[in-house]
Amino acid sequence: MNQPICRISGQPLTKVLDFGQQPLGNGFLPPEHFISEYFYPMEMGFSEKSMMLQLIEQPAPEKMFHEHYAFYSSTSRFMERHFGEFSHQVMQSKYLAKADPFVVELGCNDGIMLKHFAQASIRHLGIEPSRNVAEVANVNGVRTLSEFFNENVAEKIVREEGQADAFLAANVMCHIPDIQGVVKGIRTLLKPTGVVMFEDPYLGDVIEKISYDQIYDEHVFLFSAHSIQYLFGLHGMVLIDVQPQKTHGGSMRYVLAHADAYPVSDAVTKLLLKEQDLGLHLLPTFEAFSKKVEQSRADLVSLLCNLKSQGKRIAGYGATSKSTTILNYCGVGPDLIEYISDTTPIKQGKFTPGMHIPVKPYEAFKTNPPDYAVLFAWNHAEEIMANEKAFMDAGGKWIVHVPKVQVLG
Ligand code: JHZ
Ligand code: SAH
Repeated sequence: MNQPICRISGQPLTKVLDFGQQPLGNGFLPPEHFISEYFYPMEMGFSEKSMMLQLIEQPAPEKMFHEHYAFYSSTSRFMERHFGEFSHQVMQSKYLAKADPFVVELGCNDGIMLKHFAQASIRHLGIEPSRNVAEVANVNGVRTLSEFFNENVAEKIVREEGQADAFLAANVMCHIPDIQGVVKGIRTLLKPTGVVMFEDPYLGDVIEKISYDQIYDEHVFLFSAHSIQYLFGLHGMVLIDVQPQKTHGGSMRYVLAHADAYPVSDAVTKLLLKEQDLGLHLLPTFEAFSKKVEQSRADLVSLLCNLKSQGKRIAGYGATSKSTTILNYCGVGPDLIEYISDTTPIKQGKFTPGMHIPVKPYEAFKTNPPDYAVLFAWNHAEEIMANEKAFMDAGGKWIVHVPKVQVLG
């Protein structure tokens, strides 16, 4: 096999994690498609030059993002609130021009964030290649362009609408293999005083919590301040602020601008030092992480098998993309987990990618609760536990694997 190459530095990548053959994280499917299901080898590599952890091979973007995309952002109240706050932070910031500001969002999905700009009559554009979710955004009053963002799309937007004051993105920058094209596009699109604000699951949290389920087809990169600074630095842009977020099990919001436009905050310096302590820039960190991932798998499989041998009923809560990695890597199928409940209509009645566990509407959980529920949507634990008091009061227990495999409740 050819030596894999870092998408950022062009240097050889060292393989640090191997999850075996994996299906698409959001590839929920009916039985008639089992036979032709797509798999790819899911391995991660690291380059000490770019300090970027990345998939060695990623399925083509069009295989993952299309008119039947299964993830709708507005399925969590907490996330609704989060993006309301994010929008208002941007609106109140010094970065938006007083007269006719223009805001662009990458991967706006169903409009969870941009609808706030639409409601405030702020000129905006969402770039969203998955047409089904973009249509929901349109219904929410959000203007969208159904394209994969790159340099050409950026040039077209500038020609037709002018440059942007703010370029926003959440949980999408880490999805795009041609990230260099995206950063070049951002440079073109952004006014000299403009800012980029984007957030993604943070590598530091993944390492600390052993949340290896953040690794799946869509997440081609796991970012740190080190790797983001290096990547944008290649294109003359500077990391001016970092703001940790609770979302998705620990995310980081990065704020970047053209060189010399704004001063760099102390938070950036502090985070870079913290990352050095954690060793996020060094290869041995990921070799050690790989051992912890293997242990986490062994612990989960042994817990589930034990409970099953005691005759307990186990279901899953939240058919997340993350669960696809856990189920396939741990080899957990319908013999151990009866069903997974999920509130997203497009997932219901289908089966989970690879392991083919039935996905049922939430009502299945409510009317026929299991003894144990694996909380695959562990990142929404606060919200879910608040809603599921009845399950716990009736003796129901949760299984989580982050930060360690354990039973709660
Ligand atoms: P959730 C997706 O990841 C994919 P996933 C993507 N790659 C990404 O980065 C993040 O989102 C942003 C359901 N649910 O948010 C709804 C309930 O059933 O953890 C969802 O299907 N009941 C773009 O899929 C799933 O769980 C509930 O009460 O890992 C949650 O998916 C709640 C709150 C959710 O993202
Ligand atoms: N921002 C939302 C949605 C995240 S899901 C949230 O945080 O909940 C990621 C979204 O990015 C998907 O809707 C997908 O269609 C979109 N996407 C993927 N690649 C993209 C690209 N190259 N340009 C723009 N959007 C993209």
